[in-house]
Amino acid sequence: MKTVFSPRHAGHAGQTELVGGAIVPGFENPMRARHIRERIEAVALGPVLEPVAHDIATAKRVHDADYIDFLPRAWPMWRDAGHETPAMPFVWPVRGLRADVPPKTVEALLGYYSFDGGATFVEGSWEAIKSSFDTALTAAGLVEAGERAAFALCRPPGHHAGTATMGGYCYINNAAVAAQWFRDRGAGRVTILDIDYHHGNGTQEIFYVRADVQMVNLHGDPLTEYPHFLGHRDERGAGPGEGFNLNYPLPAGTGWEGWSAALDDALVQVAAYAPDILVVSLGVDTFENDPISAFRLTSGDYPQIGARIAGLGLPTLFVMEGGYAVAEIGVNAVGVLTGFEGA
Ligand code: SP5
Ligand code: ZN
Repeated sequence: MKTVFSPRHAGHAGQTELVGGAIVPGFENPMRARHIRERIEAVALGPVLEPVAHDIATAKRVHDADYIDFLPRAWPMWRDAGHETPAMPFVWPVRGLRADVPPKTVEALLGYYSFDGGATFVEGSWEAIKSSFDTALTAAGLVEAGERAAFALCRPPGHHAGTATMGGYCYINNAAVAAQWFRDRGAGRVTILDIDYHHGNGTQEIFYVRADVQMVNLHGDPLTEYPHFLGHRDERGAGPGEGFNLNYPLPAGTGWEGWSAALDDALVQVAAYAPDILVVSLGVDTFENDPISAFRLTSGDYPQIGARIAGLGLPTLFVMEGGYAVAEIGVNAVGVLTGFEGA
């Protein structure tokens, strides 16, 4: 399997996040991509290609144009406002406030365009965000050109990013951009299967009223797990999209038995939809030792996940999302890919 990877992810470093009332080093760091890249070489998964630059207008097929236009401006505005720390919002237009009037200061704009404080900017963030977008589209192009599967080693991840909001380490929704790109290139139906520990709230929001992109999510129950405010079982799509959004919220502590049973049910639903292309939002924060998650999958489980996904027999684009057990992230993420190839 071919991988697309950009060294430009590395400038997105030194972010911070708010955990339990303290500002701490971000869990989402450059070592994640480095370990995955090294594991790809160690197991000789296949060639690693650099992405081809794509027109950012393609991101505006699934995100609001003003939101995308803000992303490259966030860090320069923050720096010009005199700040030296990572750019982080602190106020949001939630219930009772107005979200229809864009504010003028960078501090307020960060809140206007986010749903949490988990997507911070440093000097190199935009270059990494753009390279992650390019990575997804370049890998999508490999599948479009006839590869059975390809791996977009995206960093930063994307599935929490909604139509006009960043959050949860995500800025541009790489999987959603790729799914839309496949549609625009003639695919009739596309499924996004999201197996990250966290619900793909951004992807769900983007495709919620659409029948041409099926969204299937396995994740920690939002009653106790981030992102908390989306991902319940009764969210099944709306209007023409009714029935094309499927959520499998699972309790903290879920291990292989419960998780794989949900996967098998999800795969039956995907097969029934009969998409032309499958996009997998691949997070491995379902791992038992993940520092911010609470499922109990083991490293030996990941190849079986890949094998079961391969059983669908669909052209498949894997897009990297979360996973924060850095020492094991390479074995786990690449385990899914080798399992897919070996099936
Ligand atoms: C792409 C992705 O996986 N984003 C995840 C973002 C999670 N952000 C906040 C998680 C808060 C979990 N708090 C548990 C802390 C345990 N020390
Ligand atoms: Zn996650």
